[in-house]
Amino acid sequence: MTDAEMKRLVETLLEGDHTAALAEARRLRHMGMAPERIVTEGLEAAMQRLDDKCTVESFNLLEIMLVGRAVSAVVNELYPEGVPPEQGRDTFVIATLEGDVHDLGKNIAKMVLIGKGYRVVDLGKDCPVETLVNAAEREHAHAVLVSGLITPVIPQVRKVRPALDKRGLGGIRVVAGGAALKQSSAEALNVDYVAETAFDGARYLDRLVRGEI
Ligand code: B12
Repeated sequence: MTDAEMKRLVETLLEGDHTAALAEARRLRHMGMAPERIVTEGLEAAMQRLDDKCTVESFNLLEIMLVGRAVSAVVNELYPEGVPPEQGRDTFVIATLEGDVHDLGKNIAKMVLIGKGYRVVDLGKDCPVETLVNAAEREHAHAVLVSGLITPVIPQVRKVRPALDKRGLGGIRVVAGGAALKQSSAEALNVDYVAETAFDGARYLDRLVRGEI
């Protein structure tokens, strides 16, 4: 009964039409559909289709940002600010580290994870390593995610692992992403994984929380 409505939600998301996407999401909620199902079958399906497009040469930043805005609008509707997506759902802490002010990619990575129902604590850009480690401890983070677009931020990225270890948080995985970091290896950056895209990072984190890695 709701397949057609769900398809309409996915299409409006992919068109980047946030007003229409919000209307479709509200319609599904009024029909009694649980937020989790809207996330899984609506937002995730839309992000998967965007992921497929991003692997071909027609990668379009404006399109990504518009889809991102529409997905964020629906996420904010389903999970109002300050309310964790789901009790017990895994938490990640994300930041662009000190010295780097690029945050578009970080915001996309965050949005993809929120769309999948994870709880993401966003420390913004130009974030000191110590602030990141404090938040990882406070929020009981499952993983720490760092985004880096400029080469000079690499020394900061390399400091995250030892800073976590020093605080007794050696079990927390570190995932790096962003144009400057994905040109390096995990070993060179002193992290557990370097994501090629936000979706690649999300797939790694899915496997991590399922205990497969
Ligand atoms: C937009 C932009 C800016 C904007 C940033 C706006 C913002 N709010 O982010 C502004 C104008 C502020 C800016 C400033 C500067 N910029 Co600039 N900027 C860019 C530009 C054009 C696009 C970057 C971008 O947003 N890409 C799109 C996003 C979506 O891609 P992405 O971040 O890689 O994210 C994807 C994945 O990597 C992944 N991802 C990203 N992070 C993470 C994290 C995790 C955990 C995961 C899983 C995934 C993930 O998710 C995304 C989707 O898959 C690039 C050029 C380029 N072609 O990249 C230069 C570029 C990054 N900038 C550059 C430079 C040099 C600067 C400046 C130093 C310029 C200057 N002289 O002042 C300053 C930086 C100041 C500072 N201290 O940071 C250089 C960096 C060179 C280098 N290797 O060091 C670049 C490459 C341009 C160039 N060719 O010289 N910049």
